[in-house]
Amino acid sequence: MKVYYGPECLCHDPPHEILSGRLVPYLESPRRLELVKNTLSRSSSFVFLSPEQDWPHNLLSYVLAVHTEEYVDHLKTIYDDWVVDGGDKVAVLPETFLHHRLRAPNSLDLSNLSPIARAGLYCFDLSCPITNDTFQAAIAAAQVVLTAARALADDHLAIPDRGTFALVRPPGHHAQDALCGGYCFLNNVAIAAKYLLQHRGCGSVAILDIDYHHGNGSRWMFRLPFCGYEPTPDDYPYFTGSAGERGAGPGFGFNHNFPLAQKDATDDVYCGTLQQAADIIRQSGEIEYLIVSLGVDTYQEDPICGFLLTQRCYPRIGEIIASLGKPTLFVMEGGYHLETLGDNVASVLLGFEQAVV
Ligand code: SP5
Ligand code: ZN
Repeated sequence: MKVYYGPECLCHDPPHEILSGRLVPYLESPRRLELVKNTLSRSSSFVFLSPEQDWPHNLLSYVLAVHTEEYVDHLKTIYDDWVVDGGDKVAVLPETFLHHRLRAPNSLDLSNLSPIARAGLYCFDLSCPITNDTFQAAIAAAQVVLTAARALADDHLAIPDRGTFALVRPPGHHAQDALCGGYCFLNNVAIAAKYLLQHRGCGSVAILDIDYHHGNGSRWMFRLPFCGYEPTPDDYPYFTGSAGERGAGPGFGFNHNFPLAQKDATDDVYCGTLQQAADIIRQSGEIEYLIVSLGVDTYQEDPICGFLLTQRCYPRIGEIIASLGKPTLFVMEGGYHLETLGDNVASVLLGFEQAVV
């Protein structure tokens, strides 16, 4: 399997985040990526490739298919503006968020906010510190994912039903059109989906999100099947991901969530639920590509999550995904138990490969 990787994804390295009110070391650390890279490197099944320096020329235009121009400008400029304004040099971490009950509609000029207010306008939680290097890392991740999507689309003409892996961070599935949160700044799977739909003549893509957390960012962006897990309402992001959420506007009916109670989420229950999601994708007609938000924070010892999955579950997950028979782009999302992170990611990908051969 081709693995796309770029070392610039490592440069986003905030020292801390706030978790349950405590200042703790940042869990979504560059170490995660290095561990997965090292594990995959030891197997002859994976071939590492780097994005080309000059492709795509207009990288930002692909990002702007998903995110607003104001938001992308914000990510680019907020660190410097925040520091000039007297903010901590370590990272931007907002203190006041635009709660939907806080502001009367249209009573505030949002175009001219102070850096600290702007930070809270474009962010929804305290797990998203922005450093001097965050924008560079997020853009590098987008480039790696786009390169992997291009390779998958090119290869598929020659070798059908294969998988490609974009080994990236920061992750993306919590990022919305103009909102960062949950360690996510740019929505990598959404950027890949838009690329396939708008630039590769692809008619339909499905996004399957197997991360522990609900992919609130990916859910309503398209008129395409989106299937995600969410231990709602027991855990982050708390306010999204219920089974009743079915998408909005032209996307209505295309969104499917599968909430699982933490204490119930064993290997068998998880795989049974994944089969249901796979059946929905199977019945969706002409899906040309599958994009998988690959999080392994479902593992039983993950430090911030509550599911009960054992290491034996991950090859099974790969097999179920392979049973869909689609060219599949895997994109790295969450997973914070460092001792097993590399093995669990490798297991999903190898389970997939062995099932398609
Ligand atoms: C990409 C990804 O996996 N992002 C997750 C970000 C989660 N950040 C907040 C975590 C809050 C955890 N609360 C634990 C409550 C005890 N179950
Ligand atoms: Zn997660």
